[in-house]
Amino acid sequence: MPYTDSPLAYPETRPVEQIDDYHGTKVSDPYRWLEDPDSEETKAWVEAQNKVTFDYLEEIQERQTINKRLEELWNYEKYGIPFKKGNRIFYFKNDGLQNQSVLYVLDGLDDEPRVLLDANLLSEDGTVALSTVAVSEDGNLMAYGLSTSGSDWQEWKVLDIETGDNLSDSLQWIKFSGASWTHDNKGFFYSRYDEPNENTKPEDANYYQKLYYHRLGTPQSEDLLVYHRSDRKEWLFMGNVSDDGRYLIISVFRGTDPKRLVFYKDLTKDLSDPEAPVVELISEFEADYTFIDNDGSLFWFSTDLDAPRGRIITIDSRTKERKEIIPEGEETLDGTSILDDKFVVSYLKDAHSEIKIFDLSGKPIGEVELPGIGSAGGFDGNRQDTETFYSFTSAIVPPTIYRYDMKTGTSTVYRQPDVDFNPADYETKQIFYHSKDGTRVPMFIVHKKGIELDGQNPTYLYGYGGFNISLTPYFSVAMLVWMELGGVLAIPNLRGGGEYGKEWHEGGTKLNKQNVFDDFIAAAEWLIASGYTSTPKLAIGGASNGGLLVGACMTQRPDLFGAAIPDVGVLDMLRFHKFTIGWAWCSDYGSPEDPEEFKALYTYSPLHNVKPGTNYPATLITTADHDDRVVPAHSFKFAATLQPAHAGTAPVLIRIETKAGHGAGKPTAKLIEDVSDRWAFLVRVLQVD
Ligand code: X99
Repeated sequence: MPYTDSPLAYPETRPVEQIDDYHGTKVSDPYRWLEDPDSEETKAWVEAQNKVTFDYLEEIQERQTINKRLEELWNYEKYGIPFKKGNRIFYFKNDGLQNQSVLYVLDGLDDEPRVLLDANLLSEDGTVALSTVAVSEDGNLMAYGLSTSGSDWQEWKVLDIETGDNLSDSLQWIKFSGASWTHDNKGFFYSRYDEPNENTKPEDANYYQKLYYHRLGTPQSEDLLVYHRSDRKEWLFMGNVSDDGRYLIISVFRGTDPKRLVFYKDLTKDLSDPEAPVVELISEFEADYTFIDNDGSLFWFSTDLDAPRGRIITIDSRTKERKEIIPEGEETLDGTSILDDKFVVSYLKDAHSEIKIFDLSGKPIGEVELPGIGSAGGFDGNRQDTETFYSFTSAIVPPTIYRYDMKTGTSTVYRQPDVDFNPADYETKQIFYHSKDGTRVPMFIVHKKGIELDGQNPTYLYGYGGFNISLTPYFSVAMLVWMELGGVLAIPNLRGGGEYGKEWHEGGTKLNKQNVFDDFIAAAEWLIASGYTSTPKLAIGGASNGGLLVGACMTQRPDLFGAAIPDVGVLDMLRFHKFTIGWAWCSDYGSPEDPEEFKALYTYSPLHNVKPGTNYPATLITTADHDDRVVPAHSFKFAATLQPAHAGTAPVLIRIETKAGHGAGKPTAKLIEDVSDRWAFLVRVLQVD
């Protein structure tokens, strides 16, 4: 039955005369003023939109029961993967419903854990999150980054682990950075931006990152500038001290492109000693070179150079001589560590994990037997370690932590979550379908056992499709509740992702980006043709680059979907590069400033492909006021354009979360509210009974 409600009354958005010329094409942008998040007019618009949205959501009876069930299921102990430094062991744990996970420490192997840092105490509402930690080599000090309201900006502090007290150190204007300690435990490397001045706005583009060394006990203004390039505004730096403490490895990125440069600096000399210059080891952006470890001057890297699915090589840092150690395989290399003088290599086989072990000459010597088809991650540690931890998860296996013994090759369960559901009630499978151009695409499908393929199952089709990111199986309470409601979950591994290596990624970028949307549309058509669902029961969802996916597909095929939920999406493909780190995505999207790439972007940009008089699917656009990764202007302008263009009666709403950002560090209370609203919306518009 089609949606039969009467149309909603939406707030009107004032159009302005704003015409831009892109390579001779005139493009109007009538809601440009919504790009200013702080103007009174924008704030009033946000309030008016939220009122319409929440009035609608509050009317949905199932919202309360969904919320209650989410809370019940969410309320289980969640442990992070433990890590060691010095004689100490650290791990995160969330009791169940705590807004932020708590960091615990064990001072010795047999000691009782104690709370080291509880971010829940840093704000009433859980909106201050501990985003990064870096423990010194001796295990006595911890540098940590806090972020407020979901922002990418971090403020760093240093904790004395013995006493639990903060030292005087305080670092600002840090974004897109970790911290890596020198082995004398006297300070750490990190990356930062210049301090904003009265002319800069929070949404301005981030350029000219600089790599610094902070000496403990000194003010940030005295930090040593290790590397910067005033001629390369787009370079980002990641400084890492090698496990032996001898080198600083500097990875240089041009935005989100996997290709990188690698420089190093000898740390056995004084930091400002001219005898210890920054040396360029890889000086062309030709491939991904991920530093793994080193044996003196011999460096191990994983690389996709001449190996789209990845391989492992050595480069002698003195002679630059190279040698292949582990050749490219059938599967895609996804991560490497060296433990007990062996390589532990994670591969993706059709988007699920396989873990293989090789000796240092590259000879295969075994596999880590996993408990099923799913995702394994962790395996951290250094060359001498004979044990490590990893986590395993899938759609029906909550993340379980295993201890792995390198000597005996055995895994033992270390932490097993106890979630109030029976995995035996569910069925998961992986199917392969063919996309528009014949490409074979995998898709995971999960649902309660015993559903009928009568075309009537409410189905949530979720995708991402970009940035070399792989969607491997994972457990989600949100998805479990959807399945309890009788829903089917379908997650295809679209081109643009990293599932099959560099070619798969590049097959969904720039002038090939339409392939990603074609793959998603073909997934929807497959689900309908196979009897899982039908248009009125089919919802599409995705976040960030996945929000773009949803926006592009709903504007290209408004007839195909019953509902669309673009979350924190990139929706204006002509102006994305002008805000915060948006320019960095030109590696996937191309640039509106290039005439050919502009043409491709303009052809699919969701904002520019809304056609007045079209019957669009029921739509819930979601974003947050402090999202400085994908600024909310994308969602604001898309909603403002879609509402008056929409000819049907299905709701087109925008939900704007407050004191929240792109997603990282979001407090549990907000996550649960958010998911409750999504599922309530779908229950209503897809008429789930
Ligand atoms: C980013 O934009 C991450 C930004 N970022 C870098 C870093 O570009 O955090 C970078 C370079 C070097 C070190 C650290 C960083 N990302 C991450 C994309 C997707 C991602 C993103 O958030 F690649 F996974 N997007 C939002 C892409 C489109 C929408």
